[in-house]
Amino acid sequence: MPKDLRSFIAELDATSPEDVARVTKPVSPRYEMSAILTHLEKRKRFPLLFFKNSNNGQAPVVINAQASRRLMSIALECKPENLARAFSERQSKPLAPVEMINAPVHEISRTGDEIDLNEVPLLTHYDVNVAPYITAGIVVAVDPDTGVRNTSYNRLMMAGKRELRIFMAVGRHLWTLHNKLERRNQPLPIAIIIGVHPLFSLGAQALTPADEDEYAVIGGMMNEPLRLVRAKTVPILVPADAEMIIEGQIMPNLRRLEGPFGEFTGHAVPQDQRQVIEVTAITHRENYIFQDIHAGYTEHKLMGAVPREAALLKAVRLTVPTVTNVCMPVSGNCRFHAYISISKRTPGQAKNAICAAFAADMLLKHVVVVDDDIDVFDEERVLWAISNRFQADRGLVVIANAQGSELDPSASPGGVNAKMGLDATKPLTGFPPELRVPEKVLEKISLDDFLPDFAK
Ligand SMILES: Cc1cc2nc3c(=O)[nH]c(=O)nc-3n(C[C@H](O)[C@H](O)[C@H](O)COP(=O)(O)O)c2cc1C
Ligand SMILES: [Mn+2]
Repeated sequence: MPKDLRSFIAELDATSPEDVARVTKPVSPRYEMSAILTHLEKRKRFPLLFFKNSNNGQAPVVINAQASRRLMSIALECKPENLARAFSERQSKPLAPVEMINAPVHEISRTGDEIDLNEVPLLTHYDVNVAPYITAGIVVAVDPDTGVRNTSYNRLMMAGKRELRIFMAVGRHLWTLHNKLERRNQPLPIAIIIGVHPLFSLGAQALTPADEDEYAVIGGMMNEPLRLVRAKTVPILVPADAEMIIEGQIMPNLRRLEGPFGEFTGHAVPQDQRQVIEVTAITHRENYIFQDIHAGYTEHKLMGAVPREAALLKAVRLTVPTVTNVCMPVSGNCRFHAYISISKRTPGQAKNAICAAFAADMLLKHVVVVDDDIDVFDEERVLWAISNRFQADRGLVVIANAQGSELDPSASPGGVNAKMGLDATKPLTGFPPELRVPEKVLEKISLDDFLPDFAK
C-alpha cells in the first residue's frame, strides 16, 4: 500500500493509538476547531486530531498530523533526537516518481462552473482573519523552460467560489517561477496538493537547489517512488494518493488584497496586495479527508524545524566536524533560535559554529553553542549552561543589520535584524566536577523500598 495520509493514521491506530484523537460531535471549521486546538495547545497536548463531522456535513478534517517530534519520528522511523540526521540521510537519496493512468485522487472531479470552494471545509482560525484559508496546501509548479518541479507550502486565502489569493515570499523558487512568467505576461499553472503522509510534507519542505526535482526528493523521504497522474486542466503531474488536488493558475500582473493572517510568530501579518489564483479544477477521493495546519500553533512551528536542523547540522559539520546535535526549539518558533552542541576540541570552535549557523540560515536570530553533555532538546539544561558557562565579554557575538525574516515583528523594515551568538561552552581546561551521588548507592536504593506510592 502506498504511503498516504490514511496509511499514516492507520499506522498510528495500530501502533500508537494514544496519538490519535477522534472528534465525532459536529464542530464548525469557523473558529470552533481552533477553539479545541487552543485548549489542547495550552495543555501541551498534541495528538493527531480527526474531526469526523464539520457541522454542515462537509468532509472530515485532520489537524496535527505532524504536531510533535514523536509523530515525525514515527514517520521517519528514528528516535526523536535523530530526526535531522534521518531527514538528511533520506534527502541525499532521491527516488524518481512513477506515472499511472488512474488515481484515487481523481475519483471525483469538478471543473468550470461545478467548482465551489465553499463546499470544502476550509478553516477560519483567528478573529483577525477576514476569510477562510488553505494552510496545508503544497503548491507544485513546473519550470516551463527546464521541466523541473518545485513544491512549497503557501498560505491560500479563499476569495470566492473559484478564486484564491496566495502569499509567496520574494526570492523563493515559486515566486521566481511566477516572476519569470509574469514578465512574459503569462499565467503560471499550478496544482495544490492537500492531505498527505507526514513524510510527503517533510520532503516538500527540504531546502533544495532550484534545479532539483522535488517529487524525487519527496520519493526519497517516503522511501518509495511517488505515484503520479496527469492533472485534468494543467500540464502538471500530481500525486495520485493525495486526498485532494486544486488545479489553477497564478495570474500575471494582477494583485488583490490578501490577509490579515495569523503567522508562525503568533502575530498577524497585515493585509496587502498579493497574487491571485484562478481555480480551474478540484479533484478528490470519494470520501476525502481535508487537512489543515493550524497557523501559529505548534504543528506549524515544528514543521519548520527538521529541514532547517538538517541544513544547519550539515553546514556546522563543515567547520566543526565534532558537532553532535542541533535543536530549533518551539520557543523560537523553530526558526529564530538554534541550540547546537559540540564536542569541543579547540578553544575557538564554538565561535566557528556560530558563524556557520548564521551563514546557513537567514531566518536564524539567536544561536547558543553548548558542550555535548548538554541535551539540546532540554531547554532548562541549555539555560543552565548559559548561566554557568557563558561570559558576555568574551562569549557574545553580535552582527548588526543582517537580513532576517520579514515576519519577525521586532525587525526593521524589510526584515533587517540583528544576529546574536552565545558561546556557552566550558574552556578546554574544564570546570570543577558536577555533583553526583555515587552510582552504586543510587542503584542499591530503590524508591519502592522507602516511599508510599503517592509520593513516588
Ligand atoms: C505550514 C507552512 C506554511 C508556509 N507558508 C508559506 C507562505 O505562505 N509563503 C511562503 O512563501 N512560504 C511559506 N512557507 C515556507 C515555504 O513553504 C518554504 O520556505 C519552502 O521551502 C519554499 O520553497 P521554494 O523556495 O522551493 O519555493 C510555509 C511553510 C510551512 C511549513
Ligand atoms: Mn524549491
